Amino acid sequence: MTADLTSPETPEESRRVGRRAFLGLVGLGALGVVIGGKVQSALSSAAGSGLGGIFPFGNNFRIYSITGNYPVISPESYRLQVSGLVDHPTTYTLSDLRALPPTTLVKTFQCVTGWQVPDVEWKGVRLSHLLDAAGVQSGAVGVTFESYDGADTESLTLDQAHLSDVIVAYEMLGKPVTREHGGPVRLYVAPMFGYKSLKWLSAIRVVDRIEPGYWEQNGYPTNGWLDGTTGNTNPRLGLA
Ligand SMILES: Nc1nc2c(c(=O)[nH]1)N[C@H]1C(S)=C(S)[C@@H](COP(=O)(O)O)O[C@H]1N2
Ligand SMILES: [Mo]
Repeated sequence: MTADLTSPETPEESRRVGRRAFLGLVGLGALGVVIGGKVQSALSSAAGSGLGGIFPFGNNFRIYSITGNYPVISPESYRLQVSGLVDHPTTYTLSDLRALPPTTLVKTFQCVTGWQVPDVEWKGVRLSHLLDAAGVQSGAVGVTFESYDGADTESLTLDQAHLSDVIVAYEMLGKPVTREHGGPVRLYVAPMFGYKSLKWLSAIRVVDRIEPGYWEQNGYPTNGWLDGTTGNTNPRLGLA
């Protein structure tokens, strides 16, 4: 089986270049995913993961970036801001996050376009922990997320944000989240499709109305619940 690079998430130009580049890479045994004309080998993230999947090349994540490149953020310079309708606006460093009670999850990751990766291990801190520490004020209804890429945004209702398998993740596939996967820190919303798991997380804002994010403005549902075939079993809070 070959990778399908014709997902609607891949711009037309990249798709064309991508298929050519991909076919070239198959000979090398690597799965190439093209973003903005650049070929990215998934070999680094596949190495040692021990994961199987629907493609024969390793962990089978496709690397997505709206902007066509990946922000460079050193572990030392990383900052996460929690602000908005909270009593205690807070800025976390990566060490701050690592010092908080960790949560580990092993789940199937599923993109709305059809590809999935089983048994992915994630580690991070529950979003609910950060929200409780910040002290959500009355009148708040949701959370907006921002990315270091300056392009992606996401949102959750407060109920969704408090689910126990919604985490601010600093490990993925058993090691620190790599740059292409959204490191040092990304969101992982286990009960929803992959587009909710915003990469290069920079800010969490508590807000008084749901602000549809990038993918929602491009037609995906704000409540991006998985279709139930992945073994993720959260109550479907907030279904419209
Ligand atoms: N900042 C940012 N986050 C993002 C995206 C993106 O393009 N930019 N793509 C989303 C989509 S559609 C999916 S399926 C997953 C893919 O995660 P991966 O790139 O680590 O495979 O990231 C999500 N988070
Ligand atoms: Mo996706």
